[in-house]
Amino acid sequence: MTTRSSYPLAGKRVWVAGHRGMAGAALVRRLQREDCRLLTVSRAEVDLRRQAAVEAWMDQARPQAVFVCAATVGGILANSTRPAEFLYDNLAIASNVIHAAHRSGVEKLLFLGSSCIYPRLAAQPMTEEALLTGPLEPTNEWYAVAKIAGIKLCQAYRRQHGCDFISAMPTNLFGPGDNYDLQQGHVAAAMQVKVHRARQTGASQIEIWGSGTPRREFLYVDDLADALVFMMKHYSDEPHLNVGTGVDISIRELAELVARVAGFEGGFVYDASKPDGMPRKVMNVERLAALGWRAPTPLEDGFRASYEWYVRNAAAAR
Ligand code: GFB
Repeated sequence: MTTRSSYPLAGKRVWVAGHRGMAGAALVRRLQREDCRLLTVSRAEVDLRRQAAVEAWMDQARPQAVFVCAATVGGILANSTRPAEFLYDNLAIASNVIHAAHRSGVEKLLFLGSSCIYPRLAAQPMTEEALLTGPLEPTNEWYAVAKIAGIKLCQAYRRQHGCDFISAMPTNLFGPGDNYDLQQGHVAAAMQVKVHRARQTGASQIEIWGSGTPRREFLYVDDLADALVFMMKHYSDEPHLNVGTGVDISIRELAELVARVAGFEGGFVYDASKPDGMPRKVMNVERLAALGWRAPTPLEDGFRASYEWYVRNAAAAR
């Protein structure tokens, strides 16, 4: 059984590494409801892939709590075409921030991984124990290896140095501030862009990569932020914890959902030249639920809010 611990954030200096990304920005929004002092630093000031720069920033800013949201991320195509960046950047960010946190005496650190750490053919829904039990999905093994190293770093620093470092494994995310680049981003953002463009141009069909049959679990990013704050306050142990909804849908069902939200009544065509990736990816979220957290936002409400945000803030800029 997982026991609940207590680490109040009130009065703490809290660094969100990666505050400009979708997850980091949601966390900044969420932390504004906590009585803590928020620290952020731009990539231009501190490149997290440079160890000396990270150590100098930590020495000067002296955060007490750190959320490691910074990462080089992307969808299935970006992952499979930029393997060196996905491996190197994410290994460097994880090792630099985690080591510097130990060195500067950070009280608590939460590292963000990804559900792609689990084997391609892991039993579904995937439990935390599935880690390292089989071969990874080839389209994202570079990213997965780096994220597995991040989990292991947290565990190693806990064992050897007694650091209170924990890890969360979020499922596929969506929400305000996503990457709307069709080549680089994930399917949730791509569907919003494609449906919106089709409505504007009067196109009768939108294109779906692959077969439309893979199944994914989608978590609204503001729910993720809430879970991260919950874990920071209440979880302190070696195993990583899954963060998701525990419910999956097919990519075709996702396209239908986004079409419904946006009022697109056309059809779908499938591009078989694009990869499907993992056949199914859904998490077992019982451990976090046993501690007291479940995702509060219904899927359709989350997509409605995301699509409205996209139309208001990002669509015109593209
Ligand atoms: O979201 P996505 O790029 O990443 O793709 P993964 C999910 C599924 O949606 C795949 C299909 O089966 C895609 O082929 N898909 C359909 C599309 N149409 C589109 C489209 O227009 N754009 C995109 N991007 N996909 C990523 C990993 O895997 O998930 C990362 O590569 C990370 O490492 C992330 O873990 C959460 O879910 O397949």
